[in-house]
Amino acid sequence: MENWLVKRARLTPNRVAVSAGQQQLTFQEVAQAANKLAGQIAALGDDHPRVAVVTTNTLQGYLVIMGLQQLGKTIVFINRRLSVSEINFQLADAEVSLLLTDDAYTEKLTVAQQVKFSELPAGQAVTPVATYPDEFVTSIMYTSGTTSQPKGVMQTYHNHWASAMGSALNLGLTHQDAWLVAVPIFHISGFAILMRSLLYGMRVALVEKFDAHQINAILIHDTITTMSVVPVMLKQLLADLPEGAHYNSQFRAMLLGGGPTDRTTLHRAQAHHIPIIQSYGMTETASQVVALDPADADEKLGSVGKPLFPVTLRVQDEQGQTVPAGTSGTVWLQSPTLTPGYFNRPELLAKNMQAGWFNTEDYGYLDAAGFLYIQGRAGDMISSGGENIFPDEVESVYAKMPGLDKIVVVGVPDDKWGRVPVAVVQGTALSAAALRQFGREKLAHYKVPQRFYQAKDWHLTASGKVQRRLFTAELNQLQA
Ligand code: S0N
Ligand code: MG
Ligand code: MG
Repeated sequence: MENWLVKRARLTPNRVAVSAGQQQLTFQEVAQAANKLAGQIAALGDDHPRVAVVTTNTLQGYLVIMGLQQLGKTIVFINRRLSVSEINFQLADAEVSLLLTDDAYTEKLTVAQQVKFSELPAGQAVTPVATYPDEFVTSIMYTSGTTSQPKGVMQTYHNHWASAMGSALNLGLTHQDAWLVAVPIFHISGFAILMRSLLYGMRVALVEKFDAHQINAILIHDTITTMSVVPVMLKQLLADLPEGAHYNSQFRAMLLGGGPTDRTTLHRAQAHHIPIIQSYGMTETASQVVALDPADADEKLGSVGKPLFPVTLRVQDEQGQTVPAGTSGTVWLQSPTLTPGYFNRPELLAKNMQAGWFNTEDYGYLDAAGFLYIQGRAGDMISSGGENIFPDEVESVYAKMPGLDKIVVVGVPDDKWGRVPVAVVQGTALSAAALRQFGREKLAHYKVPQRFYQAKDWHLTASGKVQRRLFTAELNQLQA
């Protein structure tokens, strides 16, 4: 396909592409600004096929991303909450030699040349790439999944195209649409909106910092039609919204991902006429692949909905047999949005593929009407405020702590974040403070266990393997 930004700037040059606070740019202006930045980035050398980016949702960050696509670079998106060692790992793993960061980012990384947006050199005009080839990997985002070391999920232009089409066929599309982006653009939840914007000719409204009061003001006064949220964001928005307050009359969809909602929250949203669209998706599927119609929200509470048009679902038992409706098993899917694989690790996707079907490793069931219910996430994943935490990864970092013999990490319910990690430990003279300190130096803060318990029973199987599910049951009881 032709370069999406060039094409879009020709189709609807004067439509607003992006707004951020008081600033806004049309598609034509974005194309111009992205080209200028592309020239500046090119001045840093042409031996950087992949360029990493650390940015919050700023206009400048957005333009750098557009600029990198004009140059035909693969963008490696870095979660800015990660620790320095976690980011260095990702830069090395992605074989990245250039890292661009927003000006607010002050950490020094050792692996790649590091340049702040404001320090980009002057550049010459460049010719934007003519095409966005279907199979070209435009973005890489890291996730740990069921391997203790993070792996780079590759997303092609075709993945983003298919994802944008599936989403539009579900939510509908009008010329008035404007999508508020408070979810980070370094996650697929946020970046996918930027890709949809080019394809739909739709404005994105960037919000740099999640502040419920400020965002409610935007949703009331600006003509935003759609917003993506994770549960903690939705709860904070509703808590801040005065009784009887309504969003602008064009508002039509609150796309909720990264965890389920509860009936109280749902009813609060309904009282404000905010349609909640519960969804299910992952970095590997370039955003949501299953979504729940707001009309079904009450009756099917707890379900993430039905597969989007391009997506097919199947639930299998351990023998690989499709199970009947109502029976739990592993969720498999087919989707044109599915990643072509993990960077430099083809064996990892192959392991989860069978005859064109992808094993999500998530656990759940389909009801008789075809609604999907998720009952457990792959690798006992803990979703804390929409950030995914994999116990294996946290445990393997702590395995290197002197004096700590054993650690098991599990998720427990939390009023604010949904779930948070806690740990059961065994070792000599380890204070909770020392354990916390160790984790905060090596891991993103949200991954650090909030509490450390001394083990009473290690719940080992006959072969000596720890049974995390039994710990989870025990610790969830402790919480109650
Ligand atoms: C909820 C957010 C905004 C909270 O961050 P906030 O308030 O800005 O935090 P800070 O002020 O920076 O820090 C305050 C302290 O809080 C800690 N902290 C921050 N975030 C978390 C967290 N998630 N869990 C636990 N603690 C957290 C900080 O560490 C700090 O403490 P100290 O000082 O000790 O360091 C923020 O967390 C956020 O933006 N969350 C959303 C992330 C997200 O978008 N996740 C989705 C990922 N999934 C996918 O992309 C696939 C699904 C998908 O595509 C999708 C998902 C949602 C919606 C739509 C879709 C879609 O399909 O399109
Ligand atoms: Mg905050
Ligand atoms: Mg932090």
